[in-house]
Amino acid sequence: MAAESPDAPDLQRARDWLAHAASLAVLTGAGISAESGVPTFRGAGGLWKDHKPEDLATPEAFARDPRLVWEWYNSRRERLAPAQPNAAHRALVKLEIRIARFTLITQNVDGLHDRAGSGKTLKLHGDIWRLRCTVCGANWPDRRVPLPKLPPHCGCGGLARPGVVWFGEPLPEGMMKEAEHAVSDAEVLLAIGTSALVHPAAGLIPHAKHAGAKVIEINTEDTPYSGMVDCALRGPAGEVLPLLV
Ligand code: BV8
Ligand code: ZN
Repeated sequence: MAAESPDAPDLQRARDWLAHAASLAVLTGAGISAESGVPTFRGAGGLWKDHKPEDLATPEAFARDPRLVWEWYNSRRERLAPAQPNAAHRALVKLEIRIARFTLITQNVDGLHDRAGSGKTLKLHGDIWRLRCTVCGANWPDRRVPLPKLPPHCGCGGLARPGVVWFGEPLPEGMMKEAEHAVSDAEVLLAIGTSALVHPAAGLIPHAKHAGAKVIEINTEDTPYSGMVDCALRGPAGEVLPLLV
């Protein structure tokens, strides 16, 4: 059973590593947005009208029923619209100001790091607030909730899709290379609120370890990599991360 809160010596070790790190990489997952009221992918309540996210977040599901997939994204956007960044998102902005070589890598598509004021963010799985045309490839921001018409279309008349990466789709060109470079260069990797099940993103954790970084995991539960990290802090990111900054 995961502890409710991390013990003091672990917190102190993590605090010291962060205080002396000249370069820091951060990998975040849905868990960092949980305290902003955003349901995680695999946690309780992860279902939507008895559909599993993994079944809807695929090109096949979109080809089969673009309207159903768009109803899911539209309802997620509606739920996200009032969501505010939490203390964990804000603590990362403080670290970015303090540590010269800082790279934020996220699997989240919710845009809460942007709203917290984080600078350049590697959005490995895209952005729910952007649309992409399936015909002409145009890619644009659209924050309207709800969208006036489902499924939305591009100015060229083509069917628009959410600007996210679905299962079975490659990550944005060159982004994993950039993330791996940042992780190899980092003295510390902070892995926050990710179940570390989705690849290639999750592979950044062993990648950091093999490159010699200290790896700190902040999660309410164990993950497949909990055994290899240097410090596993058990507790909600919104409470634990501010204790380190
Ligand atoms: C690709 C965007 C190849 C869409 C998402 C078998 C083995 C290994 C890999 C595979 C396999 N079969 C298939 C694959 C590949 C597949 C994959 O990894 N599948 C998994 C499920 C096995 N990966 C892909 O398909 C990727 N593409 O491989 O392409 C390729 C290459 C070239 C050419 C063609 C193809 C693409 C993956 C991207 C999928 N898109 N999202 C959308 O969001 O709608 S993934 C989705 O899962 C989200 O992005 C989410 O962020 C991500 C990962 O989940 P987490 O963020 O970790 O969230 P989760 O709910 O799982 O966990 C939350 C965690 O937080 C938990 O640990 C919980 O304990 C913790 N927590 C909860 N509350 C808190 C907390 N922690 C702290 N504080 C709290 N308060
Ligand atoms: Zn178009």
